[in-house]
Amino acid sequence: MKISDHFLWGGATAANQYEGGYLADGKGLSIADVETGGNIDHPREIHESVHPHTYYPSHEGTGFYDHYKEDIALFAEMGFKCFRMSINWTRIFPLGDEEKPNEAGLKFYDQVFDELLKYHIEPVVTISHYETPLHLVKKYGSWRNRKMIDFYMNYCRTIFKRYKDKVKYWMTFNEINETMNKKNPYHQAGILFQEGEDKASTVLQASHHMLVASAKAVILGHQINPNFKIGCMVQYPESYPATCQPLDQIAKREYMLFTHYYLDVMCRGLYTNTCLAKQEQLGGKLIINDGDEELLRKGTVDFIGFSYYFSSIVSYQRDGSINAKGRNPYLELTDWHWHIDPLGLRVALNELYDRYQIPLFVVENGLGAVDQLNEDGTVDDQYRIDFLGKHIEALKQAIEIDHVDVIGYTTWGCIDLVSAGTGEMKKRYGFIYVDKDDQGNGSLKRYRKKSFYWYKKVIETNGQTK
Ligand code: BGP
Repeated sequence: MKISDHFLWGGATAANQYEGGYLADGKGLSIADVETGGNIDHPREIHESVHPHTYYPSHEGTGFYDHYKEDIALFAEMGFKCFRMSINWTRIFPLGDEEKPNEAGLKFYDQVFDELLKYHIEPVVTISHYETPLHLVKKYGSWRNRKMIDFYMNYCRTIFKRYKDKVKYWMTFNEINETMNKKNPYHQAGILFQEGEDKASTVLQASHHMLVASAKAVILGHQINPNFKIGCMVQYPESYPATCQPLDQIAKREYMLFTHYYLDVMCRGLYTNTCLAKQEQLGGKLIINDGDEELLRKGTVDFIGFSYYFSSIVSYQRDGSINAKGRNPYLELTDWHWHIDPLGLRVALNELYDRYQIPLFVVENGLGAVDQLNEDGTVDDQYRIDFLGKHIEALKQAIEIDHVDVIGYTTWGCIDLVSAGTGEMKKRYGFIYVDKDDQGNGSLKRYRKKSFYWYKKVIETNGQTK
Protein backbone atom coordinates (compact mmCIF):
# COMPACT_ATOMS: atom_id res chain seq x y z
CA MET A 1 0.00 0.00 0.00
CA LYS A 2 1.33 3.48 -0.93
CA ILE A 3 1.13 6.58 1.24
CA SER A 4 -1.97 8.45 0.14
CA ASP A 5 -1.61 11.70 -1.78
CA HIS A 6 -3.89 13.19 0.87
CA PHE A 7 -1.62 12.17 3.73
CA LEU A 8 -1.62 14.91 6.37
CA TRP A 9 2.01 15.97 6.82
CA GLY A 10 2.45 18.80 9.27
CA GLY A 11 3.44 19.95 12.72
CA ALA A 12 1.90 20.12 16.18
CA THR A 13 1.69 22.67 18.98
CA ALA A 14 -0.42 23.49 22.03
CA ALA A 15 -1.76 26.89 23.03
CA ASN A 16 -0.40 26.82 26.58
CA GLN A 17 3.17 26.26 25.42
CA TYR A 18 3.13 28.47 22.36
CA GLU A 19 0.63 31.33 22.30
CA GLY A 20 1.66 33.66 25.10
CA GLY A 21 -0.77 36.58 25.55
CA TYR A 22 -1.98 34.90 28.71
CA LEU A 23 -4.39 37.70 29.64
CA ALA A 24 -4.88 39.26 26.21
CA ASP A 25 -8.37 40.23 25.07
CA GLY A 26 -10.19 38.94 28.12
CA LYS A 27 -8.47 35.58 28.48
CA GLY A 28 -8.76 33.96 31.92
CA LEU A 29 -6.15 31.94 33.79
CA SER A 30 -5.65 28.29 32.94
CA ILE A 31 -3.78 25.69 34.94
CA ALA A 32 -0.67 26.15 32.80
CA ASP A 33 -0.61 29.89 33.53
CA VAL A 34 0.23 29.32 37.17
CA GLU A 35 3.16 26.99 36.64
CA THR A 36 6.77 28.02 37.01
CA GLY A 37 9.64 26.96 34.82
CA GLY A 38 11.77 24.01 35.89
CA ASN A 39 14.39 21.63 34.58
CA ILE A 40 15.17 17.96 34.37
CA ASP A 41 16.06 17.77 38.09
CA HIS A 42 13.57 20.29 39.46
CA PRO A 43 9.96 19.85 38.42
CA ARG A 44 7.74 22.80 37.63
CA GLU A 45 5.92 24.28 40.61
CA ILE A 46 2.23 24.94 40.67
CA HIS A 47 0.56 27.74 42.58
CA GLU A 48 -2.99 28.92 42.80
CA SER A 49 -2.36 32.36 41.41
CA VAL A 50 0.17 34.24 39.37
CA HIS A 51 3.52 35.11 40.94
CA PRO A 52 4.81 38.01 38.89
CA HIS A 53 8.50 37.13 38.99
CA THR A 54 8.45 33.44 38.35
CA TYR A 55 6.08 32.98 35.49
CA TYR A 56 7.76 33.38 32.20
CA PRO A 57 7.03 30.08 30.40
CA SER A 58 3.32 29.80 29.72
CA HIS A 59 2.71 33.52 29.84
CA GLU A 60 4.76 34.30 26.84
CA GLY A 61 5.15 30.92 25.22
CA THR A 62 6.90 31.71 21.99
CA GLY A 63 4.46 34.33 20.86
CA PHE A 64 2.00 32.71 18.45
CA TYR A 65 -0.69 35.14 19.62
CA ASP A 66 1.14 38.03 17.97
CA HIS A 67 3.16 36.12 15.38
CA TYR A 68 0.55 33.77 13.94
CA LYS A 69 0.65 35.23 10.44
CA GLU A 70 4.40 35.02 10.22
CA ASP A 71 4.43 31.48 11.64
CA ILE A 72 1.70 30.16 9.40
CA ALA A 73 3.53 31.61 6.39
CA LEU A 74 6.60 29.63 7.48
CA PHE A 75 4.52 26.44 7.86
CA ALA A 76 3.12 27.06 4.39
CA GLU A 77 6.64 27.51 3.06
CA MET A 78 7.45 24.01 4.36
CA GLY A 79 4.37 22.77 2.55
CA PHE A 80 2.35 21.74 5.62
CA LYS A 81 -0.87 19.95 4.72
CA CYS A 82 -2.14 20.29 8.26
CA PHE A 83 -1.33 22.12 11.47
CA ARG A 84 -2.19 20.75 14.90
CA MET A 85 -2.95 23.35 17.56
CA SER A 86 -5.20 23.64 20.57
CA ILE A 87 -7.85 26.17 21.38
CA ASN A 88 -7.10 27.82 24.69
CA TRP A 89 -10.27 27.09 26.68
CA THR A 90 -9.85 30.25 28.79
CA ARG A 91 -9.83 32.52 25.73
CA ILE A 92 -13.35 31.29 25.00
CA PHE A 93 -14.60 30.87 28.59
CA PRO A 94 -12.24 32.83 30.86
CA LEU A 95 -13.63 31.24 34.04
CA GLY A 96 -15.12 28.14 32.49
CA ASP A 97 -18.58 28.24 34.05
CA GLU A 98 -20.02 31.25 32.20
CA GLU A 99 -22.87 30.77 29.78
CA LYS A 100 -21.69 33.27 27.18
CA PRO A 101 -18.34 33.00 25.44
CA ASN A 102 -15.74 35.74 25.06
CA GLU A 103 -16.11 37.08 21.53
CA ALA A 104 -12.54 38.39 21.31
CA GLY A 105 -11.20 34.89 21.98
CA LEU A 106 -13.44 33.36 19.33
CA LYS A 107 -12.33 35.99 16.87
CA PHE A 108 -8.67 35.17 17.40
CA TYR A 109 -9.18 31.57 16.28
CA ASP A 110 -11.31 32.71 13.34
CA GLN A 111 -8.31 34.67 12.17
CA VAL A 112 -5.93 31.77 12.76
CA PHE A 113 -8.13 29.28 10.87
CA ASP A 114 -8.67 31.74 8.01
CA GLU A 115 -4.95 32.24 7.74
CA LEU A 116 -4.35 28.48 7.64
CA LEU A 117 -7.08 27.88 5.09
CA LYS A 118 -5.65 30.65 2.91
CA TYR A 119 -2.66 28.33 2.42
CA HIS A 120 -4.82 25.18 2.22
CA ILE A 121 -3.50 23.99 5.56
CA GLU A 122 -6.02 21.81 7.37
CA PRO A 123 -6.39 22.76 11.06
CA VAL A 124 -6.30 19.82 13.48
CA VAL A 125 -7.62 21.03 16.82
CA THR A 126 -7.12 19.64 20.30
CA ILE A 127 -10.05 20.82 22.39
CA SER A 128 -8.34 20.42 25.77
CA HIS A 129 -4.55 20.40 25.90
CA TYR A 130 -3.47 21.26 29.47
CA GLU A 131 -5.60 24.42 29.40
CA THR A 132 -8.36 23.71 31.93
CA PRO A 133 -9.64 26.98 33.42
CA LEU A 134 -8.06 27.53 36.85
CA HIS A 135 -11.39 28.71 38.24
CA LEU A 136 -12.94 25.29 37.53
CA VAL A 137 -10.10 23.64 39.39
CA LYS A 138 -10.45 25.88 42.43
CA LYS A 139 -14.22 26.05 42.62
CA TYR A 140 -15.27 22.57 41.51
CA GLY A 141 -12.18 20.37 41.97
CA SER A 142 -11.87 19.97 38.19
CA TRP A 143 -12.73 16.56 36.66
CA ARG A 144 -13.42 15.01 40.05
CA ASN A 145 -16.72 16.82 39.67
CA ARG A 146 -19.42 15.68 37.23
CA LYS A 147 -20.36 19.31 36.57
CA MET A 148 -17.23 19.53 34.43
CA ILE A 149 -19.02 17.57 31.72
CA ASP A 150 -21.50 20.44 31.28
CA PHE A 151 -18.81 23.11 31.25
CA TYR A 152 -16.80 21.15 28.70
CA MET A 153 -19.90 20.58 26.56
CA ASN A 154 -20.77 24.26 26.60
CA TYR A 155 -17.25 24.96 25.38
CA CYS A 156 -17.45 22.23 22.71
CA ARG A 157 -20.87 23.40 21.49
CA THR A 158 -19.55 26.94 21.14
CA ILE A 159 -16.44 26.07 19.15
CA PHE A 160 -18.08 23.33 17.05
CA LYS A 161 -20.79 25.73 15.92
CA ARG A 162 -18.49 28.65 15.38
CA TYR A 163 -15.83 26.75 13.40
CA LYS A 164 -17.95 24.08 11.76
CA ASP A 165 -16.97 25.19 8.27
CA LYS A 166 -13.32 25.82 9.08
CA VAL A 167 -12.20 22.84 11.14
CA LYS A 168 -12.80 19.19 10.28
CA TYR A 169 -10.33 17.33 12.54
CA TRP A 170 -10.76 17.49 16.32
CA MET A 171 -9.36 15.64 19.32
CA THR A 172 -11.16 15.67 22.64
CA PHE A 173 -8.37 15.51 25.29
CA ASN A 174 -4.61 15.51 24.93
CA GLU A 175 -2.96 12.39 26.39
CA ILE A 176 -6.05 11.46 28.38
CA ASN A 177 -4.40 8.21 29.52
CA GLU A 178 -1.84 10.10 31.58
CA THR A 179 -4.67 10.74 34.02
CA MET A 180 -3.98 7.25 35.36
CA ASN A 181 -0.25 7.25 34.94
CA LYS A 182 0.91 10.45 36.58
CA LYS A 183 1.62 10.97 40.26
CA ASN A 184 -0.59 14.03 39.97
CA PRO A 185 -2.69 14.28 36.79
CA TYR A 186 -2.53 18.07 36.85
CA HIS A 187 -1.98 18.78 33.16
CA GLN A 188 -4.46 16.20 31.94
CA ALA A 189 -7.26 16.50 34.48
CA GLY A 190 -6.48 19.55 36.61
CA ILE A 191 -5.95 17.34 39.64
CA LEU A 192 -3.42 17.67 42.45
CA PHE A 193 -4.22 15.09 45.08
CA GLN A 194 -5.21 16.35 48.51
CA GLU A 195 -3.75 14.76 51.60
CA GLY A 196 -5.66 11.65 52.54
CA GLU A 197 -7.62 11.60 49.28
CA ASP A 198 -8.64 8.21 47.95
CA LYS A 199 -6.54 8.54 44.82
CA ALA A 200 -7.83 5.43 43.07
CA SER A 201 -11.45 6.54 43.30
CA THR A 202 -10.57 10.06 42.18
CA VAL A 203 -8.71 8.76 39.14
CA LEU A 204 -11.50 6.40 38.14
CA GLN A 205 -14.22 8.97 38.65
CA ALA A 206 -12.40 11.84 36.94
CA SER A 207 -11.54 9.53 34.05
CA HIS A 208 -15.16 8.48 33.76
CA HIS A 209 -16.29 12.08 33.59
CA MET A 210 -13.74 12.80 30.87
CA LEU A 211 -14.72 9.68 28.93
CA VAL A 212 -18.40 10.61 29.08
CA ALA A 213 -17.50 14.17 28.04
CA SER A 214 -15.45 12.84 25.14
CA ALA A 215 -18.33 10.61 24.00
CA LYS A 216 -20.82 13.45 24.27
CA ALA A 217 -18.51 15.71 22.27
CA VAL A 218 -18.25 13.11 19.50
CA ILE A 219 -22.05 12.74 19.37
CA LEU A 220 -22.66 16.48 19.40
CA GLY A 221 -19.92 17.23 16.88
CA HIS A 222 -21.37 14.77 14.39
CA GLN A 223 -24.80 16.36 14.82
CA ILE A 224 -23.39 19.80 14.13
CA ASN A 225 -21.38 18.66 11.13
CA PRO A 226 -21.53 15.02 9.98
CA ASN A 227 -18.22 15.51 8.18
CA PHE A 228 -16.31 16.17 11.39
CA LYS A 229 -13.59 13.64 12.18
CA ILE A 230 -13.33 13.53 15.95
CA GLY A 231 -10.53 11.55 17.53
CA CYS A 232 -9.10 10.73 20.90
CA MET A 233 -5.47 11.34 21.83
CA VAL A 234 -3.21 9.18 24.01
CA GLN A 235 0.43 9.03 24.87
CA TYR A 236 1.41 5.62 23.47
CA PRO A 237 3.80 3.94 25.89
CA GLU A 238 5.43 1.41 23.57
CA SER A 239 7.22 -1.15 25.72
CA TYR A 240 9.03 -4.45 25.53
CA PRO A 241 9.44 -7.22 28.08
CA ALA A 242 12.88 -6.68 29.61
CA THR A 243 13.76 -10.38 29.23
CA CYS A 244 12.29 -13.48 27.61
CA GLN A 245 11.02 -14.59 30.99
CA PRO A 246 7.25 -15.08 30.49
CA LEU A 247 6.50 -13.02 33.58
CA ASP A 248 8.02 -10.01 31.86
CA GLN A 249 5.59 -10.49 28.97
CA ILE A 250 2.76 -10.31 31.53
CA ALA A 251 4.42 -7.20 32.94
CA LYS A 252 4.32 -5.58 29.52
CA ARG A 253 0.61 -6.35 29.22
CA GLU A 254 -0.06 -4.90 32.63
CA TYR A 255 1.99 -1.85 31.90
CA MET A 256 -0.11 -1.09 28.82
CA LEU A 257 -3.37 -1.23 30.79
CA PHE A 258 -3.45 2.45 31.69
CA THR A 259 -3.60 3.18 27.97
CA HIS A 260 -5.94 0.38 26.90
CA TYR A 261 -8.29 1.49 29.66
CA TYR A 262 -9.08 4.74 27.82
CA LEU A 263 -8.71 3.48 24.27
CA ASP A 264 -11.06 0.57 24.84
CA VAL A 265 -13.80 2.88 26.07
CA MET A 266 -13.30 5.55 23.40
CA CYS A 267 -12.87 3.13 20.47
CA ARG A 268 -15.05 0.18 21.48
CA GLY A 269 -17.62 2.11 23.47
CA LEU A 270 -17.58 0.21 26.73
CA TYR A 271 -15.55 -0.74 29.78
CA THR A 272 -14.07 -3.99 28.45
CA ASN A 273 -12.73 -6.89 30.50
CA THR A 274 -9.37 -5.12 30.37
CA CYS A 275 -10.89 -2.01 31.93
CA LEU A 276 -12.69 -3.97 34.62
CA ALA A 277 -9.47 -5.77 35.51
CA LYS A 278 -7.67 -2.45 35.79
CA GLN A 279 -10.43 -0.99 37.97
CA GLU A 280 -10.17 -3.98 40.28
CA GLN A 281 -6.41 -3.72 40.41
CA LEU A 282 -6.62 -0.04 41.37
CA GLY A 283 -9.28 -0.78 43.94
CA GLY A 284 -11.20 2.49 43.73
CA LYS A 285 -14.91 3.17 43.68
CA LEU A 286 -16.62 4.31 40.49
CA ILE A 287 -20.11 5.75 40.12
CA ILE A 288 -21.68 5.34 36.69
CA ASN A 289 -24.96 7.21 36.15
CA ASP A 290 -27.94 5.88 34.23
CA GLY A 291 -27.47 6.66 30.58
CA ASP A 292 -23.67 6.90 30.72
CA GLU A 293 -23.13 3.51 29.15
CA GLU A 294 -25.33 4.39 26.22
CA LEU A 295 -23.37 7.60 25.68
CA LEU A 296 -20.08 5.71 25.71
CA ARG A 297 -21.49 3.25 23.20
CA LYS A 298 -22.71 5.95 20.83
CA GLY A 299 -19.79 8.33 21.17
CA THR A 300 -16.90 6.27 19.84
CA VAL A 301 -14.15 8.17 18.04
CA ASP A 302 -13.38 8.36 14.32
CA PHE A 303 -9.62 7.99 14.69
CA ILE A 304 -6.88 7.50 17.25
CA GLY A 305 -4.39 10.33 17.61
CA PHE A 306 -1.30 9.48 19.62
CA SER A 307 2.08 10.78 20.65
CA TYR A 308 5.14 8.62 20.33
CA TYR A 309 8.55 9.69 21.61
CA PHE A 310 10.31 6.64 23.07
CA SER A 311 9.90 3.07 24.22
CA SER A 312 10.50 1.47 27.61
CA ILE A 313 11.39 -1.95 28.89
CA VAL A 314 9.32 -3.52 31.61
CA SER A 315 10.02 -6.25 34.12
CA TYR A 316 8.36 -7.87 37.06
CA GLN A 317 9.92 -7.18 40.44
CA ARG A 318 10.07 -9.65 43.30
CA ASP A 319 7.50 -7.66 45.22
CA GLY A 320 5.01 -7.99 42.35
CA SER A 321 5.40 -4.43 41.10
CA ILE A 322 6.38 -3.48 37.56
CA ASN A 323 9.52 -1.60 36.71
CA ALA A 324 9.39 0.41 33.46
CA LYS A 325 12.50 2.47 34.06
CA GLY A 326 15.14 0.03 32.85
CA ARG A 327 17.80 0.87 30.28
CA ASN A 328 17.46 -0.82 26.88
CA PRO A 329 21.03 -1.70 25.83
CA TYR A 330 20.08 -1.69 22.13
CA LEU A 331 18.99 1.94 22.06
CA GLU A 332 20.60 5.32 22.53
CA LEU A 333 19.25 8.09 24.73
CA THR A 334 18.33 11.71 24.08
CA ASP A 335 19.80 14.44 26.29
CA TRP A 336 16.63 14.14 28.36
CA HIS A 337 17.20 10.38 28.81
CA TRP A 338 14.47 9.15 26.49
CA HIS A 339 15.21 5.98 24.50
CA ILE A 340 15.48 6.67 20.77
CA ASP A 341 13.49 3.93 19.05
CA PRO A 342 12.23 4.56 15.49
CA LEU A 343 11.17 0.94 14.97
CA GLY A 344 9.08 1.25 18.11
CA LEU A 345 6.83 3.54 16.10
CA ARG A 346 6.18 0.76 13.59
CA VAL A 347 5.45 -1.62 16.44
CA ALA A 348 3.11 0.91 18.05
CA LEU A 349 1.20 1.51 14.82
CA ASN A 350 0.74 -2.23 14.36
CA GLU A 351 -0.35 -2.83 17.93
CA LEU A 352 -2.90 -0.03 17.79
CA TYR A 353 -4.30 -1.00 14.42
CA ASP A 354 -4.51 -4.70 15.28
CA ARG A 355 -6.44 -3.88 18.41
CA TYR A 356 -8.81 -1.13 17.21
CA GLN A 357 -8.97 -1.21 13.39
CA ILE A 358 -9.70 2.48 12.97
CA PRO A 359 -7.50 5.12 11.27
CA LEU A 360 -4.44 6.28 13.19
CA PHE A 361 -2.87 9.73 13.28
CA VAL A 362 0.65 10.24 14.68
CA VAL A 363 0.03 13.67 16.17
CA GLU A 364 3.30 14.01 18.11
CA ASN A 365 6.80 12.72 17.51
CA GLY A 366 10.09 14.53 17.78
CA LEU A 367 13.45 15.13 19.39
CA GLY A 368 13.93 17.58 22.24
CA ALA A 369 17.50 18.86 21.94
CA VAL A 370 19.70 21.85 22.72
CA ASP A 371 20.23 23.82 19.50
CA GLN A 372 22.98 26.26 18.71
CA LEU A 373 22.02 29.43 16.83
CA ASN A 374 25.06 30.44 14.74
CA GLU A 375 26.07 34.03 14.14
CA ASP A 376 24.83 33.90 10.57
CA GLY A 377 21.37 32.87 11.79
CA THR A 378 21.68 29.18 10.84
CA VAL A 379 21.10 26.13 13.05
CA ASP A 380 22.73 22.87 12.01
CA ASP A 381 20.35 20.33 13.57
CA GLN A 382 21.39 17.27 11.59
CA TYR A 383 20.63 15.13 14.70
CA ARG A 384 16.94 16.13 14.38
CA ILE A 385 16.93 15.22 10.70
CA ASP A 386 18.43 11.82 11.56
CA PHE A 387 15.90 11.23 14.31
CA LEU A 388 12.82 12.25 12.33
CA GLY A 389 14.05 10.59 9.13
CA LYS A 390 14.30 7.20 10.85
CA HIS A 391 10.87 7.58 12.41
CA ILE A 392 9.32 8.51 9.08
CA GLU A 393 10.93 5.44 7.51
CA ALA A 394 9.34 3.29 10.23
CA LEU A 395 6.01 5.00 9.64
CA LYS A 396 6.27 4.23 5.93
CA GLN A 397 7.01 0.57 6.66
CA ALA A 398 3.90 0.35 8.81
CA ILE A 399 1.84 1.80 5.96
CA GLU A 400 3.47 0.21 2.94
CA ILE A 401 4.49 -3.19 4.27
CA ASP A 402 2.06 -3.78 7.14
CA HIS A 403 -0.98 -2.05 5.60
CA VAL A 404 -1.74 0.01 8.67
CA ASP A 405 -4.21 2.82 8.00
CA VAL A 406 -2.42 6.06 8.99
CA ILE A 407 -3.93 9.39 7.96
CA GLY A 408 -1.24 11.80 9.04
CA TYR A 409 1.97 12.67 10.85
CA THR A 410 2.65 15.90 12.74
CA THR A 411 6.00 16.46 14.43
CA TRP A 412 5.81 17.90 17.92
CA GLY A 413 6.79 21.54 18.44
CA CYS A 414 7.32 22.23 14.73
CA ILE A 415 8.36 25.67 15.92
CA ASP A 416 10.27 25.96 19.21
CA LEU A 417 8.01 26.26 22.24
CA VAL A 418 8.06 25.76 25.99
CA SER A 419 8.47 22.19 27.22
CA ALA A 420 5.39 20.86 28.99
CA GLY A 421 7.34 18.45 31.15
CA THR A 422 10.05 20.73 32.45
CA GLY A 423 9.00 24.27 31.51
CA GLU A 424 12.33 24.73 29.76
CA MET A 425 12.92 26.66 26.59
CA LYS A 426 16.24 25.03 25.82
CA LYS A 427 14.53 21.71 25.12
CA ARG A 428 13.71 22.50 21.51
CA TYR A 429 11.83 20.44 18.95
CA GLY A 430 11.26 22.88 16.10
CA PHE A 431 12.15 23.28 12.45
CA ILE A 432 12.01 26.98 13.31
CA TYR A 433 14.27 28.43 15.99
CA VAL A 434 12.75 31.07 18.26
CA ASP A 435 15.06 33.48 20.07
CA LYS A 436 14.04 33.00 23.70
CA ASP A 437 15.91 31.49 26.64
CA ASP A 438 15.05 29.75 29.90
CA GLN A 439 14.88 33.06 31.73
CA GLY A 440 12.42 34.49 29.22
CA ASN A 441 14.97 36.76 27.51
CA GLY A 442 15.08 37.04 23.75
CA SER A 443 13.62 38.85 20.77
CA LEU A 444 11.21 36.08 19.68
CA LYS A 445 12.77 36.38 16.23
CA ARG A 446 12.28 33.28 14.05
CA TYR A 447 15.07 31.46 12.15
CA ARG A 448 14.83 28.51 9.75
CA LYS A 449 16.91 25.54 10.93
CA LYS A 450 18.56 23.04 8.58
CA SER A 451 15.69 20.63 9.31
CA PHE A 452 13.24 23.22 7.94
CA TYR A 453 14.54 22.71 4.40
CA TRP A 454 14.76 18.96 4.89
CA TYR A 455 11.13 18.60 6.05
CA LYS A 456 9.97 20.76 3.15
CA LYS A 457 11.49 18.13 0.82
CA VAL A 458 9.95 15.26 2.79
CA ILE A 459 6.53 16.77 2.26
CA GLU A 460 7.17 17.69 -1.37
CA THR A 461 8.11 14.09 -2.15
CA ASN A 462 5.36 12.59 0.03
CA GLY A 463 7.78 10.97 2.43
CA GLN A 464 11.29 10.72 0.99
CA THR A 465 13.72 11.24 3.84
CA LYS A 466 16.99 11.26 1.86
C1 BGP B 1 3.50 15.54 25.30
C2 BGP B 1 2.60 16.72 25.30
C3 BGP B 1 3.11 17.94 24.66
C4 BGP B 1 4.62 18.06 24.61
C5 BGP B 1 5.37 16.77 24.49
C6 BGP B 1 6.86 16.85 24.72
O1 BGP B 1 3.33 14.87 26.49
O2 BGP B 1 1.36 16.43 24.69
O3 BGP B 1 2.42 19.02 25.19
O4 BGP B 1 5.14 19.00 25.43
O5 BGP B 1 4.87 15.78 25.30
O6 BGP B 1 7.16 16.81 26.07
P1 BGP B 1 8.14 17.83 26.74
O7 BGP B 1 7.62 19.18 26.42
O8 BGP B 1 8.09 17.54 28.19
O9 BGP B 1 9.46 17.56 26.14
